[in-house]
Order: sequence, then C-alpha cells, then structure tokens
Amino acid sequence: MLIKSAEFVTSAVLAKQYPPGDLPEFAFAGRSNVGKSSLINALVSRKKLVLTSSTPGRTRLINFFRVNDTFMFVDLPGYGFARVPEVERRKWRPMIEQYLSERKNLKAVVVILDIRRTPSAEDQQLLDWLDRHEIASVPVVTKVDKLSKTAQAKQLQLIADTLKVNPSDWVFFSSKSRQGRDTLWKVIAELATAPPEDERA
Ligand SMILES: Nc1nc2c(ncn2[C@@H]2O[C@H](COP(=O)(O)OP(=O)(O)OP(=O)(O)O)[C@@H](O)[C@H]2O)c(=O)[nH]1
Ligand SMILES: [Mg+2]
Repeated sequence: MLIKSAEFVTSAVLAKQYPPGDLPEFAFAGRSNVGKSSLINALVSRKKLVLTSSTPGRTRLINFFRVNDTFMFVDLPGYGFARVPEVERRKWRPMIEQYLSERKNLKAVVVILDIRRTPSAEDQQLLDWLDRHEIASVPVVTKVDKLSKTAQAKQLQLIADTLKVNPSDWVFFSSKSRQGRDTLWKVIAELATAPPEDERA
C-alpha cells in the first residue's frame, strides 16, 4: 500500500468524543507492550505517527488516525500491564467494550500477540468477546524478528493450541523488518471493501 497521508485525528475515552465514523475502521488490540503502536507505524510507513515507548502501559486513550483519507486506524490501550494502577485497569474494559460494541464503521480488530509469549487469559477473553459479538478479528503475531524460523513455527503452534485456533490464519509480522506488512495490508484492504455481513448473498 502506497501511503499518501497518515494523520492523528483525536484521542477519546467516551463515545461522544469519537470522531465521525464515515471511513472503514480497523482497531489494533493486544496486551501492553506487544508492539501495537509500532505495528501501526510500520503499516503507514511513518516512524513516529503513533507514539511508542519502552514504558509499557502508557497509552490509556483510544487514539484515532486517518490513513490516505480512506481508512481509520485505532490504537487501543494495551491490557494486562501489572504496573498500571488498579483504578486505571478497571476503566479499561468498559472503555474498550463500549468502543467495540458501538462503533458502526468498525470492520475488524487486528489482535496482536508477541510470538515469544504464551497467550494470556486476557488474550483469550478478547478473542472470545469478538467472536460472541460477531466482530471480525485479524490475528497477528509480531516481533517475529526476535526468533529463528524454527522457533517461530514452534511458538505459533503453542499459541494456536493454547487459544484453540487455526495456526494458518495468523499473519507473521515484524515492525523492525517490515515482514508481513504487505500481507496485513491486503487483508485490511479486502475487509474495508467487503459488504456488511447482512448484505451478503
Ligand atoms: N524487535 C522488535 N521490537 C519491536 C517490534 N514491535 C515493537 N517492538 C518494541 O517493543 C516495544 C513496545 O512497542 P510499542 O509499539 O510501544 O508497544 P505497544 O503495544 O503500543 O505498547 P503500549 O502502548 O504501552 O501498550 C518498543 O520498545 C518497540 O521498539 C518488532 O516487531 N520487533
Ligand atoms: Mg502503544
């Protein structure tokens, strides 16, 4: 995908703060520090559109970005970071669930896992929640540059077994090498133009 423009639109907590929902939208979710913001930057070929940090759990707002005036990308706050105060953590679920359930132009959620880690209960809950609400998910394992090919295959099998999902559905991604960028863009572009579920023949 050739990127002509990519810009920050706004940050939101409450639904009334969301920008107009007139573009096909893709949200990026996963545990804290998994590499969500880096993945968005890699997709839009910008080093610093989305702030990344070595301090996990810094993104506590829903951040909206407009890409090529064609797509909206949404960086969701990461879950599961122990050092985030309990009060903050308790705000996470309703904030995300409201966004996911109310956003009419949401096409899919890119669910991001670290290839090196065993999925957590929260990863499982997110996938189950999306399934129950019939929201499409695009499963991605990132930071694949950190493992050899053999180790990647082994880890993916472990992840698939833990989550009881099909390993062949997963996109291998690296924000560092940009592996998987074209594949992920293809999936996003296809979902963006797919007719809504209820209009399909
Ligand atoms: N080697 C490598 N490092 C990565 C990759 N993706 C992210 N990182 C590093 O992982 C750290 C966290 O990346 P972020 O993109 O900030 O992660 P995040 O999921 O947005 O984190 P929070 O917003 O805090 O939840 C940073 O130090 C990144 O440089 C990758 O594909 N390969
Ligand atoms: Mg982030």
